[in-house]
Amino acid sequence: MKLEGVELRRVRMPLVVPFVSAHGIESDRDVLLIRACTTEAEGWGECVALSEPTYSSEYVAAAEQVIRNHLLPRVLVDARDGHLDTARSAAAMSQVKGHLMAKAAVELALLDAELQEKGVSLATHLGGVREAVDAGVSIGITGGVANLLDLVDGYVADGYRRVKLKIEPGWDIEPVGEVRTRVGDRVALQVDANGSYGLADAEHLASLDPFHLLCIEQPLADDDLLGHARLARQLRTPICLDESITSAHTAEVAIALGACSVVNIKAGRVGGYLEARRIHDVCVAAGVAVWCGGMLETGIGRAANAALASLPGFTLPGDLSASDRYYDRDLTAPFVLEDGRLRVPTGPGLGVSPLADVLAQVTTSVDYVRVGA
Ligand code: NPG
Repeated sequence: MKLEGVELRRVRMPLVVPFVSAHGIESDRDVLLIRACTTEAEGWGECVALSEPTYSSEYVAAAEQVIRNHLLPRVLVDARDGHLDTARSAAAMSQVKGHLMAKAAVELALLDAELQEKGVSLATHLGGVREAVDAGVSIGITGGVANLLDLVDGYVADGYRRVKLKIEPGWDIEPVGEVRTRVGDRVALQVDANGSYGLADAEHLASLDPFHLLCIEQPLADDDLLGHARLARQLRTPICLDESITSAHTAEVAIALGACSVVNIKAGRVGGYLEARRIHDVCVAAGVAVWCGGMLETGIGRAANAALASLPGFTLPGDLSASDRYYDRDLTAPFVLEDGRLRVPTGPGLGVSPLADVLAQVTTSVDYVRVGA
């Protein structure tokens, strides 16, 4: 199977409710899709970069440029004389520093095409062991407790197995306490600070301890592993790292330092699903629980995340919600909750592909790069 060319396509997907975090507001997702066209198959990847560089230094317009100008030339030269080999293309892309979300999107498109040809599902390829994965829901900063409680009631009624609340200074102890009182022990709760606190807030954050949270995610800045290790000694709530973990190596370092006892694995944040699996393996070996993070993906990215979350070490529910929590019409056939779980696709590769009419409706630009061009 030879790679013939790669399409870069931007789509604009309106969110059913704007998503507010310490990183700003997302009202629609401006998503970059990658389509790898081979002699036998068509593979899809989704880039999780946001429209602004507020979650990490990456943003969607820059990701498109780095893919077009720096990653594809390396992948396409590599593809000229041989069969499509995703692991080799990933190695070729590693000459480029950083841009992990851009690399992950290209890798996923190539992997989808390669696995379709082999007739193997992504879940099987990664080592998945579950047919369905526990679904959690992440709720942005609502700015009002009544509104937050209404949202929580709705999601609990839908059957979500865990609720994650975004917090930031000024929006933390009170809303979290109100939600815990409302749901009792019917549902698992956790919080995500997206790096908005400092070590000086340790005592304040310890006021979350009585709420029996599964974890507090990324309380301190991305590069503050030492601070997280110190904070961990002052809290009973387990610390989970997200933004700080960018590779299997950083996961090993964070664990060795005692900076976290839980890890959020997001393939986009770490450069792809192959590195995500390596992080899973490091965490399992160290006895650290992992769960699958999300970046408001369409059905393309969600299918890949469900496959990843089917690995044995994913013992906590992920930020993996049904399509209707994000979009009125998803790009693919919708993911639906079944008893609080999402089914892991079983078809070859991702096992899903975009619906032609939805794709045509939401596309804002398309570019195609041919091998040898
Ligand atoms: O369900 O996909 C989802 C959203 C999960 O909260 C979520 N993602 O920091 O983990 C995060 C985060 C995020 C998404 C942050 C978008 C900012 C914007």
